[in-house]
Amino acid sequence: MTNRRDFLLGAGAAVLSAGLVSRVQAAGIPEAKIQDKPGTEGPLAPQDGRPYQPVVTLNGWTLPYRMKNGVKEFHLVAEPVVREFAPGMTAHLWGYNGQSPGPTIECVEGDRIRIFVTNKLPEHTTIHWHGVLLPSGMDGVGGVSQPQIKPGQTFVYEFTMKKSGTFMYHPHADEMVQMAMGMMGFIVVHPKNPDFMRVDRDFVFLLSAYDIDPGSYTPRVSEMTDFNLWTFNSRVFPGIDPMVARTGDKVRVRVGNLTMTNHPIHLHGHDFEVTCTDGGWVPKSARWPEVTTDVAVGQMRAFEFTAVAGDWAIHCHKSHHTMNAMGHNLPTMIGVPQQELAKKIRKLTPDYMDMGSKGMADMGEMEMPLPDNTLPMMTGQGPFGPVEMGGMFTLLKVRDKQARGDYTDPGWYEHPPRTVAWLYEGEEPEAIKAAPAPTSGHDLKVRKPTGHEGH
Ligand SMILES: [Cu+2]
Repeated sequence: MTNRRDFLLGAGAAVLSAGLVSRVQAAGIPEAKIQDKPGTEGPLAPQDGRPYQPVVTLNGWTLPYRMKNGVKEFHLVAEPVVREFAPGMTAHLWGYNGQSPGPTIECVEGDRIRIFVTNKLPEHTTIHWHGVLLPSGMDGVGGVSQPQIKPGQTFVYEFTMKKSGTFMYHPHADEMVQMAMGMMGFIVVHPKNPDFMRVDRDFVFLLSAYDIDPGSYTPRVSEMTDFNLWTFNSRVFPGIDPMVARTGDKVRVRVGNLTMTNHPIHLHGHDFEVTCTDGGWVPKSARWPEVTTDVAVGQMRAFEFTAVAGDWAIHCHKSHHTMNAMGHNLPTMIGVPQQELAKKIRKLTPDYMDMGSKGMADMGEMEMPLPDNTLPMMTGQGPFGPVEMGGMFTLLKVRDKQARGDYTDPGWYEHPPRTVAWLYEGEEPEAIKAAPAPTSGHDLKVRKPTGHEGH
């Protein structure tokens, strides 16, 4: 009932109680688009205002806005969501507008934006606009810059986007729980001049990690370090869509890290330069070539390259981050003969499989009985066999004939003749042996320093 008194139009955060909103006030809030699919939505061309080249959110989407008296209005709804991580596994997360992560917010340098945030969570929340230069009272730190948004309330954030670049949004209220539950999203502010840093394709995704026990649906939110699902935009391979480009395209990939550890993101077949961080654009003179860029906790890295035809892996280089939920503490079984032991165990447990004696690659093909709602540790089928990957892994697919603006999966790459590694079927060459070492001391002359030889 006190909410009406707190309602301060145009003076910082305005509080509306969802239950008390009159029809007139309700019309003042733009409709919140809700997404129920985990696929990649194509680029959303600017509906109004300055032109820009829109981004493509990997397994995500861009939030539409409406223009009201020169202000771009967005509506985010914080709420429990069901997110499919890959076909065969869904998780009960918290997110925005039907999905986790939330939709990407796109606008232009100089835009005045107004973001309505409605809280449909069972507890209070806020939104912090990571990297955005704004008035202190719009910074979204619960208790410091605003009261937390209680369940059922809608707050309004309003500020001018002073600079272009790539930023993120996430709660600054019960942060450990709310981020472990998947509350996060991307903000892309396009340059006023559409030719500044122009690229042909611009992909964005967030790194997030979850601890979901095999067979369960809800992340363990008290986990601080030991997560078991490593995701690009709350998806794991083979559930992550490929990034698709045309040969010669200038491509930008923007990666934000809201997990609790760093991720060295590695792209095959190309070299690239980091051109933007969450702090802004990197001047040309300060860039250097890379094939891996480490994205630390709470950082964003945007890198750019010229697309080369092929199917190229892009993945986190921590090898346990390209695996799905697995039992930890697996013993190393390489070199351990298990056949005899396995026979004995099978008498007690008929389904028992001995594995790992020759490495763990056989797990990529193995059809192991898994608990419900659990993905295999590593999976995916390629044109040459099992891909043996999970987690933070997908493919950059570059084709000569991919039409401009076409993001549909072109299928597997057709390699030009004689450009695929082949099986050698000729004679084994004779092993080259090193020259035998001298066996007799007689041939050796011992030379002592300082002229004492001959004694
Ligand atoms: Cu990683």
